[in-house]
Amino acid sequence: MSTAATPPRKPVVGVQKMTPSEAFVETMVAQGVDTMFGIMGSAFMDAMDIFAPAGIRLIPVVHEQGGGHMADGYARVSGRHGVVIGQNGPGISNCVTAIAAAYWAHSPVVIVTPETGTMGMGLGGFQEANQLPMFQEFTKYQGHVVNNKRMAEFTARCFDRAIADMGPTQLNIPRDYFYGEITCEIPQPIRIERGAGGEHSLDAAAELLAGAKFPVILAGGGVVMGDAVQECKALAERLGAPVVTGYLRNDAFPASHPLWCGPLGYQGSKAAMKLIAKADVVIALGSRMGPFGTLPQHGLDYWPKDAKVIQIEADATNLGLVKKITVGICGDAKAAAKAIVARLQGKSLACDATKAARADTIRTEKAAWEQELDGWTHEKDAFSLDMIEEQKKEQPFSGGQYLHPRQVLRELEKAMPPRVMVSTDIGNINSVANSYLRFEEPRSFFAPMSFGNCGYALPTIIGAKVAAPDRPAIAYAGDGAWAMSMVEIMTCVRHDIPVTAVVFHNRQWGAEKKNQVDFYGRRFVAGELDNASFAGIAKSMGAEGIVVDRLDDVGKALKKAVDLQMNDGKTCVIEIMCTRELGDPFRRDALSKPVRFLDKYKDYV
Ligand SMILES: Cc1ncc(C[n+]2csc(CCOP(=O)(O)OP(=O)(O)O)c2C)c(N)n1
Ligand SMILES: [Mg+2]
Repeated sequence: MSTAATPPRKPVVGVQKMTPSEAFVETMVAQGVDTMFGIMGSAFMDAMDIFAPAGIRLIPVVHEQGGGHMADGYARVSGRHGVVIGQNGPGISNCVTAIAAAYWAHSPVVIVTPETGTMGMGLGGFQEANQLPMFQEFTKYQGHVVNNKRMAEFTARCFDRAIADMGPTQLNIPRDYFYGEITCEIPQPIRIERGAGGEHSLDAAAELLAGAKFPVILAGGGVVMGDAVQECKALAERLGAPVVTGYLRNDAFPASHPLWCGPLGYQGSKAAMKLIAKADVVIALGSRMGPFGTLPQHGLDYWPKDAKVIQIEADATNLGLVKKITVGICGDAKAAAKAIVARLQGKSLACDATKAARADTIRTEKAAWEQELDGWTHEKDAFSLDMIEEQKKEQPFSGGQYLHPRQVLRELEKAMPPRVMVSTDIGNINSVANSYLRFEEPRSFFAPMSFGNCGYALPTIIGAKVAAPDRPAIAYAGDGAWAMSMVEIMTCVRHDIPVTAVVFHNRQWGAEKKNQVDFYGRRFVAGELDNASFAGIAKSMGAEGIVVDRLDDVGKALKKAVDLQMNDGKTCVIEIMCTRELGDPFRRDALSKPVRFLDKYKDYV
């Protein structure tokens, strides 16, 4: 079933006669590519024909968007390139959403986009599309092969730039340019060594920290991608500073560490929010402090507006972009944290005297939040209470009862296996999950970040599993988002990529319905979902399926599914029957009560 090939993994050396297809494939070999995702097509068949002898496995997917997300998941776990390819025109336009999500996750994804041949461009031929504008906004670099003799050069540049610029790049190849006879040399990959940042800015950061009374570290994606957890820990321990993580960056600091406080942002940790609110100095380590990730939550406007901010960012364009900063360091999170710790060595700091008291405050805030979560078994707003009452009278098709999402999430949290990788989708229950997802190691948590597209979780975890087959892989999705993406279960079954998926079956596009509850007088339009059983659909795709309608069974089901994944190589979909209750909305910041001027709509306020 699998198409993995035994590789001779060395590219040809020196100037040689070859075809552009050979130059393309050999350059990928030089860049270390052994896995690609996509759907085959005539546009690149000449190159595809030699993927296997080159040691490259092309994993065929069901839909190219899935292939794009898989490339993203693969890149996010491995730190290596994720590569997606498809047929010119529709195969490529199908990838736009996935590349946009990869862009906001800073993933080194390369999308290879074969295009209409040069002799047909502009004539409206078959599957013709202008493919560069489609990805313009979501790529760090777009290489267009302007001449078949330059195939290796553009291919190499796309792969180099994806790593250097930390984001997707596009390699656009007119399909006739795969053919011909060229003479070229396969370029060696160019990898840059990142440094800590400028001496002056590092000195200024150390000086600011020496005088700080309540420093707080905000650990972002740079800590995950820059392999900087140990250095972040050393800095936090030197300062006795609480470490809060960025929005959906729950894996940037180990949850078992006494200084870990959980994530900021939508449905994040109240302990993290209350502690950062006290900060006089914030160290944003590898974080762009994105606007959505720092919005008020749980009624707390927690961002410390008067605090001095030290921002450490590998991408200089993010320095001071969203939040006002005092010191900006363009540097690598790992090297910069190390350089700052070195500067603090042997110094006495203003915060040294209060280390024990601050540790106490951190402990107290964390304990209070855990206690609140333990007691927060269901949502308590009027709509949720109505739904809970209504559903006491109903039974799910499986015969048990509808479960409170928060209780389900707590049970799942308790049953998580070591070294787990989790992807979450966009939806109400998935967002509430943010409070319950904790990790011990980086490169463990994958969410669509600020692009926020439904349909992300399953394909992304498939890509992650391909990159790390020895780690348990779990996707969370709401029933709406799940239906967008569930066909990729066929990819898992066809190609022996076992994963576990948890589907929260609440029969609605809940996250958006919540806005109709809060702002549109419960006038529900297009929000209800009448579904067949997702466990049944999974079984008919050749996977295992479990329906859960008792709280006691949640943890057991997860353990069983993970056992199936790790020991029997089987994919399993756990369908959890949930009430229709809904947590806080996504965009309280962006919605307001409706205003109508026309008489015929006067009741719609
Ligand atoms: C591709 C895409 N389409 C639409 C949306 C808007 N949207 C955000 S959340 C949501 C509802 C998700 O419903 P579901 O997956 O069932 O999860 P629930 O909110 O019910 O937990 C929708 C439609 C989106 N984010 N992405
Ligand atoms: Mg739903």
